[in-house]
Amino acid sequence: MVSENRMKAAKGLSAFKLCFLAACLVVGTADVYGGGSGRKEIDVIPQVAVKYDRAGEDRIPVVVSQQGLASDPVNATYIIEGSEITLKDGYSEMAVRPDSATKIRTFALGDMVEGDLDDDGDEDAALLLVHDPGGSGTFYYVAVAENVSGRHRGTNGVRLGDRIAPKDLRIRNSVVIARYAERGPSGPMSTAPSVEALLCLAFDEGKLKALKPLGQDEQILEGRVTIGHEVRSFHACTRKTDYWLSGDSPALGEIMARYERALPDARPYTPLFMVLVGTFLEKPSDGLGADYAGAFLATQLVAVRPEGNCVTKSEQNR
Ligand SMILES: [Ca+2]
Repeated sequence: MVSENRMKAAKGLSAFKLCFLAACLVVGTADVYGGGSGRKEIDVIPQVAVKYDRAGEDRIPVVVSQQGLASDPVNATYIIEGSEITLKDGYSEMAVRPDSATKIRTFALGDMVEGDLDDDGDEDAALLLVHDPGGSGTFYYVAVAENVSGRHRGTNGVRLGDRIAPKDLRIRNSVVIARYAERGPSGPMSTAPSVEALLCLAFDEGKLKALKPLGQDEQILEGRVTIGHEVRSFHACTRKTDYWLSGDSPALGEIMARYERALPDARPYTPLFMVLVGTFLEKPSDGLGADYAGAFLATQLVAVRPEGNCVTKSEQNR
């Protein structure tokens, strides 16, 4: 059965490798970096996993539980529709019920892609999972394996759809981009999926989440957010100066709450690295924002990256 499914995976992969049109990330070309592909060989498995939290200027080592960590992404445990699925060499099969012959099958499709999804300096992985719960549907998911000192922790899977046709999986700007074809709203399952679709996903606070589709002028941007008395700014890595964080920003409440949570005891005006979706605007004609070069309307908070910084990004771009 494993070999049969491997063949299915290989067949899917040939189509999967076909193309990628750099669509999702309107992230202007200057904003694109990172990504990679291929499977990473793990030679050394440390006994204790350590990650770092940043509090202002300080990096605080945090010992992470080894529980739930796997040697590599194709042997990690993922959450599919609320259930834990542990892959063994990229494949899982279990009975629907102990007395049932019907099987739930899940397998990793195609090559995983690697990239630093949480800005902690190591390569995480994103992969496609195909999940057949034993009925008529075959569901496709995107999941992430977080790198924890060379070991891997699987995330929740985010569903792309039923019997879709995956085309490409990439990582750009710490965002996972899945391109696939699906059926139109009225297309029966008997027809081949032919409608181009794209989903951007972010790994934030240990979970994988789907982003809302980007508007025409929106970009995904990384940069430093600073909030303090009479200060509320966003300095995108691709810009040379601070921009006023517009009070009309739909994501402003979430940005301020996450800033406060991440830096509860930091000195005033400590910048915090974030990934935001939004658009640049003219600066306001009066008020505190009038002193800035322009304004930024933040529509989505993609992720908070206490360990992120623009210097690392520019080095990666060389
Ligand atoms: Ca990482």
